[in-house]
Amino acid sequence: MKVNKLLFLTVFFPIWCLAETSAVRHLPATYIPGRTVTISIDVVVEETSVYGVIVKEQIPADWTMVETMVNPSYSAFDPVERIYKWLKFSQSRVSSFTISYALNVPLTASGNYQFSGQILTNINPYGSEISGDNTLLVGRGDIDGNSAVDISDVILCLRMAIKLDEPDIEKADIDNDGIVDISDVILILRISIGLL
Ligand SMILES: [Ca+2]
Ligand SMILES: [Ca+2]
Repeated sequence: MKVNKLLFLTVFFPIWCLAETSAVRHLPATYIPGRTVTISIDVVVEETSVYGVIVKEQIPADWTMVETMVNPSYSAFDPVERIYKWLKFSQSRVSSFTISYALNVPLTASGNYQFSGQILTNINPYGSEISGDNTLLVGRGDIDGNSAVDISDVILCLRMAIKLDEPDIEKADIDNDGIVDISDVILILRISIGLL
């Protein structure tokens, strides 16, 4: 009997505690101003008595939703709070699903952006935080820091590659091999003309 209780407490009780609906966000590693980023949120429904799920996600100021690909029952945007809400409900039980959405990044975007959101269910109406990725870093290639990757950056990278300027590894080493050379110039050129 004691062994059974111990087994319950050490094995089944933690599993029961963990068995709640959760959401995990996936962000791309970086963004480029003026482009779109695609973000997904995996909603894992563990309980059998979940018939309503609300996912709330705060969108950075001036970023706009260009598309959201999901089959929720309903979605809405609160422009004051800048919160996008997806609602999924079912008469029997909601099963796990993935929300995917794309945001247009304004040309004025700079620095890193934090994402935050909550998931609420009929069992957990106060909600819990969406876990997973929450920081979106500014993309490499914007060497002069004007929030766009354009021909000026290509020229600056070229100057570094031919050793006219000191290499700026953090901004100009696009392929991440520790040096700034002609490969990075070509990559920045491709980004600047929209091929990457
Ligand atoms: Ca630039
Ligand atoms: Ca490189």
